[in-house]
Amino acid sequence: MAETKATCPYCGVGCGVIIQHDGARVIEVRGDPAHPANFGRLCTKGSTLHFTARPESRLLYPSLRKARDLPRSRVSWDDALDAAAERFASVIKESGPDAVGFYLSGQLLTEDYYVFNKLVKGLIGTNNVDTNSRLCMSSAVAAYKQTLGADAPPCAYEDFDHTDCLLIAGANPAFAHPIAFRRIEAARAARPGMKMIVVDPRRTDTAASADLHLAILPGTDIWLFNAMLHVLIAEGRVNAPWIEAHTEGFDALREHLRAITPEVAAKVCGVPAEDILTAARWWGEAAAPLSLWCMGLNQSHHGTHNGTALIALSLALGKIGQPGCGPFSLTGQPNAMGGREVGGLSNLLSAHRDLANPEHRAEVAALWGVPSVPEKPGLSAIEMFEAVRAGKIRALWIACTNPAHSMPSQALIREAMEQCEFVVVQEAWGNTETAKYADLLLPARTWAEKEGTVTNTERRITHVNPAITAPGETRADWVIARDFALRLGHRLGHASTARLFDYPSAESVFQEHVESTRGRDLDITGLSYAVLDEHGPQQWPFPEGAQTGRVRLYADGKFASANGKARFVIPAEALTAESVDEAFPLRLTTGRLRDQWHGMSRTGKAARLYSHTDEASIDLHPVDLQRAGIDDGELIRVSSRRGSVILRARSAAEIRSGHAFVAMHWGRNLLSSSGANELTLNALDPFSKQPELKHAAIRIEKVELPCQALLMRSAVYADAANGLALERLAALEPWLRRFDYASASLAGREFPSVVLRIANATPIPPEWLEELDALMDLQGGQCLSYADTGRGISKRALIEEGLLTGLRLTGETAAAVWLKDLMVERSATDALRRWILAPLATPPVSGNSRGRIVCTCMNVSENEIRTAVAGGADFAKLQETLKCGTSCGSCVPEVRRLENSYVIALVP
Ligand SMILES: Nc1nc2c(c(=O)[nH]1)N[C@H]1C(S)=C(S)[C@@H](COP(=O)(O)OP(=O)(O)OC[C@H]3O[C@@H](n4cnc5c(=O)[nH]c(N)nc54)[C@H](O)[C@@H]3O)O[C@H]1N2
Ligand SMILES: Nc1nc2c(c(=O)[nH]1)N[C@H]1C(S)=C(S)[C@@H](COP(=O)(O)OP(=O)(O)OC[C@H]3O[C@@H](n4cnc5c(=O)[nH]c(N)nc54)[C@H](O)[C@@H]3O)O[C@H]1N2
Ligand code: SF4
Ligand SMILES: [Mo]
Repeated sequence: MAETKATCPYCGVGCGVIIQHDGARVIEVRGDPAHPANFGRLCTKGSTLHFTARPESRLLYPSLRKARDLPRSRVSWDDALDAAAERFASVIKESGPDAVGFYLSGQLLTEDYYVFNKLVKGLIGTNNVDTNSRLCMSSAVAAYKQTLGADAPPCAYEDFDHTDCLLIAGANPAFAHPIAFRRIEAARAARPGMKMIVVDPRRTDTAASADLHLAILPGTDIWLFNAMLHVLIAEGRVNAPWIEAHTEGFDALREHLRAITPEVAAKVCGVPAEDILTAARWWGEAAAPLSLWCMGLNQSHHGTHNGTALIALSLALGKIGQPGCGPFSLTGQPNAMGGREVGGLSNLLSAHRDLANPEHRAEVAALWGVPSVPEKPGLSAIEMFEAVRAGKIRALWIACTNPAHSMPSQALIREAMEQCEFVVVQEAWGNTETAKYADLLLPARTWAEKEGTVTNTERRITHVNPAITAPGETRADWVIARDFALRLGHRLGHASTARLFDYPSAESVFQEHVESTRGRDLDITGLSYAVLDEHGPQQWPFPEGAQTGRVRLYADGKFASANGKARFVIPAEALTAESVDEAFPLRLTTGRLRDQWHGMSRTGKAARLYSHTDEASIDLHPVDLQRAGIDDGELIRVSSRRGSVILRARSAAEIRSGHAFVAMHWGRNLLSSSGANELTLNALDPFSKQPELKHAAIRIEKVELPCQALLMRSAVYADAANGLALERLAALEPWLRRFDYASASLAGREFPSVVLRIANATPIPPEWLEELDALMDLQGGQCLSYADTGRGISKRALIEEGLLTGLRLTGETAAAVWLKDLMVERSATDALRRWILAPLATPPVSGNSRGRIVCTCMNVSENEIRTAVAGGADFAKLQETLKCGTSCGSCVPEVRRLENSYVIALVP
């Protein structure tokens, strides 16, 4: 077995991993003890990467639709890229370069981005290249630029160890940046005086572990930060000499804040004025105050000002660039930072240069050896899809992102994709929602198969290595971009294309990127693959001659603006773009679950990652459910002005009354609807163009879906179990939208089961059930079966080797919970056999349902933890007896929360 170093391809913490493999298959992963992001730790998602690196549903060869109404068929790479070049060239010749668009991803490697960016801006001559970072980091980018002069997060993870007051706003790192949160937990344990404040409308596991949780009303962060600054000024805690020497705009902001007292803000934010005062004092008194933020601030129609208002709290104290201090934006995707470095947004240029600046444009043109780069800003993500819908963009190239799931207002996105003349999708897996719209589908290499670099949240660059031979005809993303560029340049008559795209290796691309940073704030001219391999991952800047990268920025009070000063910005105190009213009285927010990643194309393949949450749901306060006459677990209709979906209602004490939460992960691959983004809206921040994915007004209604069914299937033998479950899961996808509600998932661990839940207003046609039985191998005489046609009930159970391995319940699903446990736990069926098809809600013999699994590594359920807590166990005892929270630690915040069961105050 060989070992190869890479990084985890999920979140922006950027943990180092060691891939254990045999050259063809990934066998195991473990944390890289030498990597400075994680020192060997991995969370639930990172530690299960080997379960997701599987062949099922992988794209292996290019396929092309020869005409609109024909299915795609397999083609060679030459034919695929020629067809693409032909179509793009003809659109460019007929309608100009702005009639094509490229929509990329913060999950590409820096080298991939670099080549795409040069292709679009340098060769085609349009700035219509944007990424999903527009949905993610672009407000933080704009906020850093407006205040500090450049898009450079000034802090580092080691600041967690030095801060006295950590203010986490609009982020849930316990779920979304788990290894960073492990470091925060360790810092708090080492320094018990350290304060942690969390600003989040929901009582997340992050919030539940804070010293102070400000459960503000959605969209009111600016009011809170302004009131905190008001207090700092009123109590004389601001650093006037430092402000005078290193900033501008403070006096105007002070004037602006005069009326924003904690009492005023308290009314708007819906939290007590005393709590705002406490937060301000803790922050003001701290020798080293540090803020962290993520999507709760960025995904807002005033996301930029959310950021600038938070950054102002650090600037007012002059607490930036020193250990434990500063405004630290968390990067979502693994290489969103790399994308920002190469200028991978439609308004940016390479190495933090600005499109609007003629000198910068000339520099980039000279570097690339092209006459000019276009001046006109390109379209941002949402604008691009609007232009596609309007027919202004005629050919669209999508790489490494799944907009038919992740963009707001899905109805609009579907319309755009359906009517676009030519859609290219460059993907690793073939079963994404977006892949269905591809006229040309190109198979990309992915994690464990490709080489390049990534930059994490703390500006640290890691060299990522390929471990295994890439499957089928897959190619690296930058190679696809290069080979397309060569063909397109030829057709557009650019004589120099071969020289511009003369990249023999990923390293040659990196070298050119390095050169583009010379003299810039992110100068990395001291770095190469060799340096990274020899000395390990490095933070930027790392100029030629440097021995190490810079841990923190702006220690000297010199900022990246033209006059070297930081700026205070007067924020617009807006609220949410859409307010609630009689028709849509509830406030929806959306976000992440602990164990799933975005559209689940990868995490959705590891059965154990469903054990924490196995079905999409809408979380509502118990009081709101009661008022609407809805039971916990009932299916309900959820509607906004954009669309309507059916979801399972979940009673959730962590949410305020009047509010709701839907996780962003479930889409049409696993659910009968597009989930959260059917409901969201595309209100944009004026500076960052980031859409307000976090807030929408909704209503809920009861629905009558009396015809319910449950199908489950697992395998007897381990070797085939995983592959079979994944194949069956993929086969169910086309079925999901036949029903009013349907949801597919996996369950179990070494022997995954596939699970399909169905609910319909009208009886499910018997011939459909037969087809589903056939899909699940549940036909034939070896099944136990029961039918009562008059009452619409039919049931089937398959018992193999004394284990329940197949189940279909139709019309009467009361026993679903314990039968699911029976299958997943692989318990012997001997004593239960005669009860399996009986209408029993609880198991006839001893044993409670295990319920959801809290500790994924050690397989410990919520019920087991609750029982132990009721018996007097504290956290240490739980760890000792049940072993929960003793491996990756991702469940520690939740186990602690279960230990101190809480009740959130009701706010009507
Ligand atoms: N498990 C997991 N981890 C991930 C990802 C994943 O898909 N799964 N994705 C990665 C990516 S790309 C990103 S961008 C990050 C996102 O990381 P986070 O931003 O931490 O995660 P979210 O759950 O999107 O949102 C954070 C919180 O914002 C809160 N919020 C909503 N509205 C407001 C508001 O008006 N004000 C405030 N203060 N808070 C509000 C929500 O209640 C939510 O708890 O996660 C990364 N890590
Ligand atoms: N409602 C709501 N919507 C949201 C958000 C939210 O909080 N709420 N968050 C937004 C944010 S912050 C983000 S970042 C986006 C994320 O949204 P997306 O970018 O759509 O998320 P992913 O599912 O990660 O898409 C990445 C795709 O790339 C594929 N892939 C994996 N590796 C490779 C590779 O090496 N090459 C190529 N070519 N493809 C590969 C994967 O299979 C996957 O389909 O979602 C946004 N949408
Ligand atoms: S925290 Fe988890 S998801 Fe994020 S990089 Fe580390 S292992 Fe991967
Ligand atoms: Mo993101």
